[in-house]
Amino acid sequence: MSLKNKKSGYISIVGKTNVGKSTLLNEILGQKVAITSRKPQTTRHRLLGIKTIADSQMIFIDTPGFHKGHKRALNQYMNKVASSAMKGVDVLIYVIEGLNWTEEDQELMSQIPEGYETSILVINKTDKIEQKEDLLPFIGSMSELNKFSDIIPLSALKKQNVSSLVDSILLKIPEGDHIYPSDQVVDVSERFLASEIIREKCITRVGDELPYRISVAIDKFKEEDKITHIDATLFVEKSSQKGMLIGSSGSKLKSIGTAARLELEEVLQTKIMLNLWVKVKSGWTDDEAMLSTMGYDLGKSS
Ligand SMILES: Nc1nc2c(ncn2[C@@H]2O[C@H](COP(=O)(O)OP(=O)(O)OP(=O)(O)O)[C@@H](O)[C@H]2O)c(=O)[nH]1
Ligand SMILES: [Mg+2]
Repeated sequence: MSLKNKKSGYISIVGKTNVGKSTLLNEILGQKVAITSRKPQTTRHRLLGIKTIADSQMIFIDTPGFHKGHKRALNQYMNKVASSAMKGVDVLIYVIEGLNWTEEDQELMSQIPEGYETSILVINKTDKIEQKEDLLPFIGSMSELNKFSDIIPLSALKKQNVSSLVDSILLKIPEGDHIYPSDQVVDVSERFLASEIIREKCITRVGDELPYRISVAIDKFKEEDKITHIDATLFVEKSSQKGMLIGSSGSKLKSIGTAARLELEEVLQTKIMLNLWVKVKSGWTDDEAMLSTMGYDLGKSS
């Protein structure tokens, strides 16, 4: 196939936190690459997911959800990662949840010039919309904003209408050579994948406040013939949080470890020996220097 016929493009998935961006990415790719949870602010880093269909390569960028009202350095970092992903891409997918278009969405979309040809509004979680008859008038009012070339209602979780979104993206990506091999689905290291899977198992097993205070560092990732040894430290901000993460007689940490090990064995297709430690790093979410040593690169996100 000549270069002329090939197409490739970057597609950013942005929107407020918890609207289902990562769930949508996983559904498009047909496999879980991004962690998701019912709790807000799950995604912290930009993540590339790749889908190649015949001569077209789509490179998706999953981003942290925008959120207001949090002044910590970690939150600022996450908003900055999301903002930077709105620029310089071929297609922008802006995701909202149901028929909820808020002032914050309005503000975020004002970062995009009017009549921008390649932005698509995704109305996700249509399975949760009770008044289905409100959908058409809502789509009408959204098209009057003149911000989106396409408006696509879908349900990422229930796998409804996601193919319409993919069809619409395929029409919009420009000609260009492919950047990744056609069978590559994700562009992250196995270390990163491991830290994210461990963090997801923590998030889903702790109370509502704790997810924002947990960070995972991989201390050792050693591949041997039949087994991979992974040592990881879970950082929290206070010793009371450490107790919550460990649980009585270590039960919580044990269940986090088991769930993470099982998923890692499936994803990495090898036996895993996983050791977890919990450490207190006071104030890490609001300390730029600590964030940067923990892998949150504030410089790179701008
Ligand atoms: N009912 C329903 N729930 C959904 C749908 N898509 C996502 N969800 C749920 O919404 C919650 C948030 O999903 P995520 O994919 O983590 O959302 P996100 O936008 O990536 O969130 P952040 O990374 O925090 O910005 C999870 O509990 C998902 O299962 C959908 O189509 N229908
Ligand atoms: Mg996410």
